[in-house]
Amino acid sequence: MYTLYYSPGAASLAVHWMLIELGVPHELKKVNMEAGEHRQPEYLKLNPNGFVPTMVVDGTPLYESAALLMLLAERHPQAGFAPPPGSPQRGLYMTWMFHLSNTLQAAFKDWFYPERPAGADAVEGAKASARTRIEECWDRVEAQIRSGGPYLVGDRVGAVDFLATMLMRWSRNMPKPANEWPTLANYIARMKARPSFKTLYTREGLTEWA
Ligand SMILES: N[C@@H](CCC(=O)N[C@@H](CS)C(=O)NCC(=O)O)C(=O)O
Repeated sequence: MYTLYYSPGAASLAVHWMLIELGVPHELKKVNMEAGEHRQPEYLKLNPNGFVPTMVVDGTPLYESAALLMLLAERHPQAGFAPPPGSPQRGLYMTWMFHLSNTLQAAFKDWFYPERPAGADAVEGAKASARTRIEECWDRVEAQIRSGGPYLVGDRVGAVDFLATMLMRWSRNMPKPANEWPTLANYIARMKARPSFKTLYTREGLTEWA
């Protein structure tokens, strides 16, 4: 049994999306981040970082969205959401999971919380740096899908695509959102056309970037 602590549109979105895609039993617990519930002692017992998501798997609280996606892919191999160990695309899959998580998602953290890297006086510089790093990453994702697509790693949708699409969504209000890259625009349209995306939006009460 899975219990996902989520907040609409947050880093929990990709995990929620994959749970819907897998069709496995799960329970959702909404964390009101505006009210600071992610910093309350009850939540910190599950996730001492105070970040969303947390997913309780058979009684054990786990976190890090990319790790949760990889775990779900591993626990439900019949869905084919990760190239199996030893398969030719395994390395590329792991490379992109970690690159998106370590590099792109980290840059988004600086974009959304620009006062954190160097204080309130350095917000403009932090945002400019984050924007550059995010756009450079879209260049790389664009090139990868163009040469190795139509999905991020080959011809099957998988965990890495739910993560990538969530991050593309986060760019929607940036000066140059991901859908300004032509191959990414096509990819986003295909990912958004999945019936599970509509279910996800309804459940999370999302409307932007529908
Ligand atoms: N690396 C973590 C990051 C999670 C994360 O930063 N989530 C955001 C919401 S999208 C959050 O909890 N922010 C609260 C904060 O940084 O104080 C993951 O992917 O799960």
